[in-house]
Amino acid sequence: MGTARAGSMKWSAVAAVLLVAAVAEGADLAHRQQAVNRLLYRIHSPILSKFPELKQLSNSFDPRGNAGSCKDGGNAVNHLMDELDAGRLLEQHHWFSLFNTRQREEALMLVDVLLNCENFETFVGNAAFFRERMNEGEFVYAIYVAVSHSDFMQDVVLPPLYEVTPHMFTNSEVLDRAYTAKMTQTPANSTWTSLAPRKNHEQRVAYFGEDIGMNSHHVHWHMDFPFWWHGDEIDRKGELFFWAHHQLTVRFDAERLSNYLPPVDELYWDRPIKEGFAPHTNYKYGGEFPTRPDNKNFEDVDGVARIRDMKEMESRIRDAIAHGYVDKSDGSHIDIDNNHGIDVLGAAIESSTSSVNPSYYGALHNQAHRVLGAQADPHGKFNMPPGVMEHFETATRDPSFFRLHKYMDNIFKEHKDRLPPYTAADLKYDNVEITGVDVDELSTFFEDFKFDLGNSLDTADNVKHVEVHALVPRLNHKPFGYNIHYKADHAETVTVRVYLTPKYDNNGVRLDMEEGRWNSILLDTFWVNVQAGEHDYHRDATQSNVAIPDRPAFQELIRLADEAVASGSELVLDHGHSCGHPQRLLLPKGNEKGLECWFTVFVTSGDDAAHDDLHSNDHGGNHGYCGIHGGQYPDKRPMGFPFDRRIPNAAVLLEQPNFHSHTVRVYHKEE
Ligand SMILES: [Cu+2]
Repeated sequence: MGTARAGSMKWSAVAAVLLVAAVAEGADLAHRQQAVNRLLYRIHSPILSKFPELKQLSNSFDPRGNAGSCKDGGNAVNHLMDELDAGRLLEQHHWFSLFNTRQREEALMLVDVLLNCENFETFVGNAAFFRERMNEGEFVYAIYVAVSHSDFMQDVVLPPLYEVTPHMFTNSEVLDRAYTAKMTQTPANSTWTSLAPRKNHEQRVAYFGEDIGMNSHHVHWHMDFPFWWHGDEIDRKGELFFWAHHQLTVRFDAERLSNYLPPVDELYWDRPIKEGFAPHTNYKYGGEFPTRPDNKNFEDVDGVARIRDMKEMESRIRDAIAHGYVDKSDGSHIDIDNNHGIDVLGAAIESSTSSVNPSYYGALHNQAHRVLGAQADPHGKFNMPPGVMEHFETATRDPSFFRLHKYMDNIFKEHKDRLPPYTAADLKYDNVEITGVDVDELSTFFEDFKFDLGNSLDTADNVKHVEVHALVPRLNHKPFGYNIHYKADHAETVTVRVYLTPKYDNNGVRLDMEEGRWNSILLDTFWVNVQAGEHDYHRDATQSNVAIPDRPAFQELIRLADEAVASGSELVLDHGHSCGHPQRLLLPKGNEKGLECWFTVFVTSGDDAAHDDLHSNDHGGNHGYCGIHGGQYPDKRPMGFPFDRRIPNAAVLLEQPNFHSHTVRVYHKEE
């Protein structure tokens, strides 16, 4: 890959999953990949004349005239054209936020157009046409969502968002230096050091909230599972909302632990927001992201929500939990004191279009993001653009993101804690006894990562290209794997879940299983065929179903697609379904003494699998946080099983031969 990763050659070899096979037939993917690359290239400038066909298409394509190639007979495209012709669409060179109702509606009009295209030609024609006429932020969002969900674009690899819209992933100092480089025509690597000063203890964990890979995971997750989704029902979407954010929350607490910080406290509507936040970041268009001072008291946000509305939503949800049922809008009840309850609650709290009663339960999560994002200018007195909390790309940088999610995570826990603990019968699996687990050394380090800032700069046909990159330190870990020794009675497919759970709190007090279980980090979940007798099974961290390698760099995707098109060869992009934490963030940062954790392997019957071929078929990629595109979530058990419910008596788990837990240490080495 073209991107340098100091000190991790082996890792980038693993990440370099792109292959170009010189097969003369079917250059289809190459053309589709090339079109997507070009549509997103230099997104803030008109299509460059070095792409003459695309430029021509943007002028000549007639969206209404091609309505016959739309599955909906052209409804979506005519609707969007009416808005365009009437001059109602958001201008170009303006900020875009998905949480802004009108802006979201416009972006979704384009999503609707693209997802209704019957073929690729209509897709790219419409995309080229609207690229030159719609707001850039709306356009990028629509392309990413449409490619993620379109049936004929599943094999296209979306370029890393941090290289398509770098403003949303870096800070103004880095971009200022990039401009200098362009103006002086001097190639540059702009080093990005976090700007939070050492006086601010949150600085110690800023590397996690600012991590571009983690932020990409967060944005992509919300594109795979949009809260506004009206298409076919997505299996366990509400539970996935809980689970993906729960894991972000516990991961952040683990980072704090190894940096000698207490866990995040939750957010309280009637107490000051303890940590302020200074983003040091500019929109490409629209000025600076607003800054919030420490200890800001919540204020109502004009046109969004009053604080008492927020409290009301919370108390209605807590009521539902206490009652054990939610109220539907027709007055009937849905019981939630069961495995399915978390799915209902997740949808209601977010809220998504799957919420059973949005007018009653509101949209606690989405509104809270907006309310927090607007605290610097709640009445619009200073015409400030949206805050970092109002974009999935930037939200986790603000410490209040984790306070908000801790607050919601505690609501989910309140529900889970009402459910009866698992019994021995729920946990038991007689066929397999785990006789031991050997884990390689677990060790983390920081490395420099380089990414391209070219897309952030204005350009035109007659301006010379200059290479400008950002250089950013990021967390990684040494490659590791583990060996599971087992004794099986008979051959069978089994379900394996692997967790890492911090053993002590930040005061060095040892946590018992009940105190620690909620902080468990899922390292992997997979299916494998065990053989009768005594055997070993080796699993490598890179195989994890919750983590993905780096996306190929934008320049690399461009090069591969262009070469394949030029030579007429087949383009094979084996990036898999790109949803999950970055592989390099699988382990929390360790420390010099070694962060002590429980390493747990839990094997249960293959009957937990929702599909019977999971041991041999990954169904298009990683499913831990993302499920299977268009299918059932692979693990039938609740997400987080068996640590999702109370464990009043740890012996119930420890006595199971199919459960194994031992202490490991995660070290951190400064290079
Ligand atoms: Cu989120």
